[in-house]
Amino acid sequence: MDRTAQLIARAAQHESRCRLCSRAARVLDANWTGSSTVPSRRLYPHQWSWDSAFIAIGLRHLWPLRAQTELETLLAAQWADGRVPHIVFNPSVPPGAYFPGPGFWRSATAGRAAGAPRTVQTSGIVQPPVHALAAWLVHRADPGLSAARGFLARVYPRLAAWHRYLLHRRDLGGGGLVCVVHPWEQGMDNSPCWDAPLARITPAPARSFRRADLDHGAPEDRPTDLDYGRYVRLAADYRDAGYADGHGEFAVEDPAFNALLVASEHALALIASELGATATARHARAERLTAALVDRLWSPEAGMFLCRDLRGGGLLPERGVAGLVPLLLPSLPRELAAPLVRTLTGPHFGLGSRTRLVPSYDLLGEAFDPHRYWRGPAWFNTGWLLERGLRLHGEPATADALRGALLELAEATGFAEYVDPFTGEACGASGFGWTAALALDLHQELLKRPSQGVSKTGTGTFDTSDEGRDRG
Ligand code: 2M8
Repeated sequence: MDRTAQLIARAAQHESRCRLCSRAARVLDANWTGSSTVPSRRLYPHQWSWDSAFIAIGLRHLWPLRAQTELETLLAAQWADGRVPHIVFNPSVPPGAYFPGPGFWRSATAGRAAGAPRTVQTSGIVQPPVHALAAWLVHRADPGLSAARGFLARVYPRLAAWHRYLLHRRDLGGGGLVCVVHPWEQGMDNSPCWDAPLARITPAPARSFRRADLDHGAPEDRPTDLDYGRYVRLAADYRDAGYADGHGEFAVEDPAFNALLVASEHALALIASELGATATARHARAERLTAALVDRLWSPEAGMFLCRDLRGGGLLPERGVAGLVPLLLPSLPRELAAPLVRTLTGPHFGLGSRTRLVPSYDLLGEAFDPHRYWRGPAWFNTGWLLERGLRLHGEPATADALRGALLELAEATGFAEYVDPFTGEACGASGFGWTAALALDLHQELLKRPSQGVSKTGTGTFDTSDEGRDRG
């Protein structure tokens, strides 16, 4: 290519990237309610916990104040026992718009003993703890604004109480890992990893509830009615026990949930240091959690992490994308990072050969379905986490290709909720919050570091050393 052609190509690339930024910004603005961001106006019209964390990571580049507010709104709904609820309900949304809504969870009454807030209605389960990581990244995007508002000082005690809840109330296996008590808690609702533990649950009768998701989503892209019956039964039992932990029939240690807790524990250590407190104990706890993760969930035969079913006893054989997510941990031993990368790029996930984005489930698994929600389609949040993991563990070329595919498909699909991992065809909602936010974040990263590894210092997971200087 001669010099002129090079300049034209570069200008065209620049223009298309600017277009991506403004389109992503439009989605985020349309989903903004004034105090938080909905994942999707129609399908998910309230505030979701881990969506908000990912969304704040994107918002910080355009609206640092909005990003701080997003996290503060979520944390304002925290329960006195420390749990951060998975949904914070917007009272102006009609009751039937989402199921299960506030009338099902009845947080203010059923959750009274666990310390549910009185002023806002929430669900009673949780979602992965991405929040401290998000808070640190949001702070780094505009440290001046953060300091002026006392952002870190405000969120730190709440984030610390959140981690305490998980570590003290949710170590149901006694082995040092946190466990989830409902598939919605882990966030990959109908992953085949849950099929065996869910099979033990008697579904709630179909006539006892009405699904609102099918008003907006194609039935073949969504969980089945049988899945829903079991989700409802588990949630109702938890509610009827006053949201007390330790008694339910579903209890699973999940690698992604725990890896995100480790990453957030490292971020909390950085927040503590920034506030002048000591961080040694937090780093030590993160290292202990990493050791427990390896000890309890690593499978040398599978070449990846698996879920541990505490009620059925033992590791579940299904290979879900959650088992690759610990790649984002800087302290993951090299002898585990290398096989994880091989699994990601090998026949089970096919990254770089059969797929350009990471499927949510094993391509060779019997339950694989390229369109049905978390049973095969590729999602942008897991892609974002693995892009960082690949960079961190010395795989910049694979990371660059994944980043390119995430950016291209996010825009081409109108920021779809998830996509067919082979064709990139859009599935689920469009104008989806975390797809827009994380595309924006990847785009900013691309402008700063066209192709480079991520240092192992800084946040311990994400190098944010120069954020805030070059916000775009
Ligand atoms: C999906 O989960 C909700 C229940 O929490 C649902 O299906 O109604 C999942 O994809 C979850 O990970 C996500 O946080 C939520 C909102 O985007 O939707």
